[in-house]
Amino acid sequence: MNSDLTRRGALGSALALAACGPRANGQPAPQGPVTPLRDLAPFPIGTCVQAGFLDDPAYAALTSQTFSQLTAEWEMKMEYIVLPDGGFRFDRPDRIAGFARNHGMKLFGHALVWYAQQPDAFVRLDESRTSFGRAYDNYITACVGRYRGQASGWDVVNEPIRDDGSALRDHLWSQRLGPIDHMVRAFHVARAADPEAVLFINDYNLESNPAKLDQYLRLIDALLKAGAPLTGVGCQTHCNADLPTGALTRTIRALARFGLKVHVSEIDVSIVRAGGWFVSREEKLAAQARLYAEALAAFVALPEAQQFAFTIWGVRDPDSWLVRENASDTPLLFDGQGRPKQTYRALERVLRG
Ligand code: 9MR
Repeated sequence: MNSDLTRRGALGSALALAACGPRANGQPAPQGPVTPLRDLAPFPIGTCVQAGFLDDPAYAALTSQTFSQLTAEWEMKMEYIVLPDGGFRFDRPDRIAGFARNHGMKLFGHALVWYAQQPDAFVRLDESRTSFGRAYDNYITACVGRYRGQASGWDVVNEPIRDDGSALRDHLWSQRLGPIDHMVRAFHVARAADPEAVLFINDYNLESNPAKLDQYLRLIDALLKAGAPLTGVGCQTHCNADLPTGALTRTIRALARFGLKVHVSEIDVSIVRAGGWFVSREEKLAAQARLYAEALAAFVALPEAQQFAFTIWGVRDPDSWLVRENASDTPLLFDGQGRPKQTYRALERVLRG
């Protein structure tokens, strides 16, 4: 049997068994056999991983069987790669990249320039644009160059807009290299390091904060006018179950208007962060599944050439950053035992048309 058939067969039976199992998290048990999302979608279906999770055989099997693209949840960021003395380490990023390669999955690079990551090795550099800029370029070149030919894309600039949508964020990178210039520069350096990778800008709360979406669209426009080789637009899509219907569709459409690739890059739907108008937890879970379906349907409706990937921010509920913040949240597609939930079924239905 070829490995593809083995992979499909294994998940088919694992998920079919799971589908007959007991109710998980108070949700109705899904009916019938379950098909791996990666086998249903003509575009990459992604998830994020941590290198250590890959040591768990059940996790590794579920992840490689369900998804076709990996993003490192935090180990391809400066917080891991940049050492106190300014050196770089790539052991864990390489493990994630190796896992992706061995399982026929794409690799997505996340994230090069992020206000939330300002390593001491950069902070203490002297303020002259020349030496700071050289170190900045060197970091981007090292990361993008290392995975050249493997990473299909990179989040070059992550979360540039202030939470209230009023302006660009102010941080080490913008102060030293200029509010727009540091971004334009990062895109050029990334492009030189990999001529093929799709180069993204990426942000969150675009669907829930119209001012932030507007500011994001204006920034993309400004970057393109400044000649930045920006070729992809990311919509993180961390949302809550009480998001009104229609917001995701409008946002994904608005982001597509540049004709660039679109990445639903980090979707999860929080139950515990949702407001109180639901009468029951079941109702919240149903709304959560509808939002997943709406996001995927809006993505599927984009022109094929613009469909970069649809990425879910984690595999099983307990793996999620939201659950690390509040243990009772259930934001993802699989429960702690790896059983598909109604969120999974909702995506499966959209992909089946
Ligand atoms: O889920 C990620 C968490 O494990 C990390 O500790 C954190 C800092 O690296 O980043 C989280 O992922 C964030 C992503 O990189 C950017 N968008 C928001 C995500 C959730 O906070």
